Amino acid sequence: RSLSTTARKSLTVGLIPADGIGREVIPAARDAILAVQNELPPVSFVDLLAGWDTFTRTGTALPAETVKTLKQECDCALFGSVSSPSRKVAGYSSPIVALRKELDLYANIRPVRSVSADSSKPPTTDLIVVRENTECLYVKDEKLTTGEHGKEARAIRLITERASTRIGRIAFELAKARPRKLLTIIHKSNVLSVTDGLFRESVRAVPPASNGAFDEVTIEEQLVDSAVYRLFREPQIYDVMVAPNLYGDIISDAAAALVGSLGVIPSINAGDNFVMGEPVHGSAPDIAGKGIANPIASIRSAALMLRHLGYASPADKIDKAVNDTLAPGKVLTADLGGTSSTQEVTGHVMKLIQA
Ligand code: GGG
Repeated sequence: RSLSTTARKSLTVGLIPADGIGREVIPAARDAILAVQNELPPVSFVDLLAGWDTFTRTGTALPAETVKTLKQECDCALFGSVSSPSRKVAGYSSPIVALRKELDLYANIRPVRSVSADSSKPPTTDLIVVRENTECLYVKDEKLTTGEHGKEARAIRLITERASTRIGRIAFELAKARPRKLLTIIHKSNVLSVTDGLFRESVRAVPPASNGAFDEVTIEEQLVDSAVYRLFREPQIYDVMVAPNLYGDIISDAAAALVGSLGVIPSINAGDNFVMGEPVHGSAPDIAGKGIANPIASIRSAALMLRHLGYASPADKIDKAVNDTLAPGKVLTADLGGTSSTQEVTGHVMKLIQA
């Protein structure tokens, strides 16, 4: 599934590093795109602001100018990572959650694949988490009241047929394009029979409404708690997993543990007219500024974004260079047990792309 390349005479990429290590890894993603630019229409980049740091300096976490530029000038974007505070701060709202809504990037696609030192062996983990990106508890409709026994906090969880159907369709399309053609619907409808029940039913209703387009796809379903258990015990049973927003967020971070580090897991936020690459990891304040963050998730996010835009060959080149960097295990950042810096890993990947 990809946006069409046909009418594109140029490629303008918005760069939103945001906070923490986002500022160290988004330049690596930019370098990767530049390294394959001979296979792309003329590429340009626009630097854009968002994040907690932007909020502390300007009073807004997502400046209107950033959204306007993305909508009017950019074909796609790369977002780094954001450090939202865990407490409520007046006037602050997560810019990544807002961007996904503003641009209607309703599908968060997160492939998790292990790289084996022996390339003749199949990966032990090779799955895609497809996370609904616009609703569930992330509508952030929370309320604090005082009841008979003290404070009471409530949050609305929104699940709609429309959003569940469209994420279901994306998940079926991805599953259909893979060798195993297996889709697992993740839910907890034994407890949340109304909300998760609607999600499950809406995803299941996609094939009957698609004139046989997804007949080859096997559908399974799994309660979210047992899905996490089985993910750790037997990750090979999964192919494509589709989940409401919160479960998808948690499952994809958990799945990252199976392949060594969150630092290698890419994602795209995709809508019908725009795509934004984003490493799954957060802003990692503990290592920010030290030059040791893993750039692989961002580099892979650039490749995933290019692939979604229809540029499969440059995306393949970037992915191959990443895999050829990871497999020998010699040039790795500390999260993967190595001693290399962000720049050394980036430089190594670039060298392999250009080899
Ligand atoms: N790149 C993923 C990322 O930034 N993760 C942290 C995150 O999403 N936090 C939510 C927020 O800070 O608003």
